[in-house]
This record gives sequence, C-alpha cells and structure tokens, in this order.
Amino acid sequence: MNQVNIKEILTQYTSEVNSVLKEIMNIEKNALAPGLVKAMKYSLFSGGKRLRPILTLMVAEMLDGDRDSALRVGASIELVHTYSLIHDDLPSMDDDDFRRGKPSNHKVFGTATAILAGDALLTFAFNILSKLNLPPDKVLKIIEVISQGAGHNGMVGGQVLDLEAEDKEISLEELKKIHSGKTGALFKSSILAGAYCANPDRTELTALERYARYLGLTFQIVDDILDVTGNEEVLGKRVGRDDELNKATYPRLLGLKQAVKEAEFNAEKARDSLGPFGERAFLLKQLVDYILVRQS
Ligand code: GRG
Repeated sequence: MNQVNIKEILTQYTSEVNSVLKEIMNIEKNALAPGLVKAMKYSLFSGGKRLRPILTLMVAEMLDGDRDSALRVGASIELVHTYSLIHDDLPSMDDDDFRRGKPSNHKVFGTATAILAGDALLTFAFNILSKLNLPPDKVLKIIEVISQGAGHNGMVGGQVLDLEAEDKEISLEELKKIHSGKTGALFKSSILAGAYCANPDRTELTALERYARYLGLTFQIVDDILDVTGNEEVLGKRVGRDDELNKATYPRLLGLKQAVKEAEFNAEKARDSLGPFGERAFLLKQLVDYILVRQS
C-alpha cells in the first residue's frame, strides 16, 4: 500500500468518526440551552483532521478490539481535543481570532459561551465514556488514560508550562516537556484507550507507549515547522499573532534544517517502536509517514 492508499483510508476513517460524532451530538431536542449546543457543534464540525480518534481506531483494530467502542472512545477524545482548542484560542490564553481558517469560537459566540462550550464538551466526553458497551474494568482503564492525558500532568499541565514560557528563553528539554504535556499526552491517551478496547498485554502496551511518545514529538515538530514555512490554514490561524513570535519552537531553537532532521529521527523511532506487532502495524506505520509530510 502506498501514500495514496493511506490518504483514502484516512478519508474513510474520518467519515466514520464524523458519523459517530454526529450521532453523539444529536442533542438539540430537549436541550436546556440550545445556544450552547450550537457553540459546541460549531467547533466540533469545523474541519479537524480527527487524528486522535483515527489513532484509537487503528490501534483497536490492530489488536482485534471492539471497533464500535473504539469509535465512541475516539469520538470522546475528539470532544476533549475540541474543548482544548476553544479554550486555547481565548483572549486569556493564546488570543487567536481564527482557528482552521474560521473565526474562533469566542469571536462568534462570545467569551463566556466559548468557555462554557469547552466545559460542556469535556464533561460530555466522560458521559459518553460512562456508557461504553465494554466490561467495567476496561471502561475504567479508558477513563483513567484519557483523564490522565487531558489533566494537570498532561494537556492542561503542558498548557500552563507553555503560558509560563512565553517571552522567555527556554531549552530544548523544556520545550520537549511542554509539548509532551500539551500535545503528546492526548496522543498517548488516544493510543492506549484504543488498546483497552482490546486485551493488550504488557509488551504491547510498552511498545504503544513508545510509539505514542515518538509520534507525538514528530507531530509537534512538524507543527512548528509548518508555522515557519506557512500554509494557508496556518497563516489564517496566525493573523494578528504578534505574541506568537515570542514563542519557542523547534525551528527557532534548532534551525529549520535540524528541526526537519529531528522530525525524521522521531518518525523513525515511532516506526521502530511498532516492531512487536509486525505486519499488523502497517497502518500505524503509514500514519507516521502521513504526519511527517502533512501540510496542515
Ligand atoms: C486550553 C487546556 C488547554 C489546552 C490547550 C491543544 C492545546 C492545549 C493547544 C492547541 C494549540 C496548538 C496549536 C498546539 C499545537 C499542536 C496541536 C494540538 C495542534 C492542533 O491539533 P490538530 O492539528 O488539530 O490535530 P485539528 O485542527 O486537525 O483538529
């Protein structure tokens, strides 16, 4: 299978994830606050790549897990991811007017509703998880890995470190720490939660944890490179972002050429981590290549 095929597969997986998200978000009827649901849906259905749910699904499939549950778990993680983007764009955080080339949530619905839409998405994610059709020990494990990745020692913790680092000179080690919390932690949750839709053994979990670490780093370095090299979406997202110039990034710390090498190095490590799965890891390997050459 080549790069063209992985794109087709990603399109198919994205459409499956979107269908489940639509079903889950069919909550207008009897909604206490219809305006809130509108704000939640605005950001959820505004063109995300759905990488995290796709990872959950691919891992669950590789381990012969429960596919329907994996789709619901992945959709829940996408709700968490969407909440983080809405909050990240707020004036008190990154103060971004645009997300994915469209006005950010608070620009359309106001700051108070944007905060509450994020809160509601996060809360709803755990409501969906509580109703999974899996044995209780697995449901609890999935809730554990997602809450860990999203919380104070994961995404929220990384966001705090990121805010604290603004306008400061930081080392590469510190930058890695920020990214492993802010971005890597939810990638790891997506991958491990997919594994718990099956019956993973210790060797498989260890290999997947390594894969998650290196894939997360690859994703983040490429994200930083795209910010420098630019593309329409990224430029749209960055309109009016003077303070972004004061943020540490891989290209800024290493230079563009070395940052590209670092991304390739981590991508190789991610592929190597999948050794124990042999041919079964074909799609997860292809996904590394896709993330390495992505344009948005
Ligand atoms: C506010 C709690 C809280 C956390 C915010 C995720 C995050 C932490 C901030 C987003 C800012 C940002 C651009 C981070 C860099 C990497 C990243 C998470 C990019 C967005 O992920 P994609 O590319 O997004 O998967 P799409 O648009 O495809 O859903």
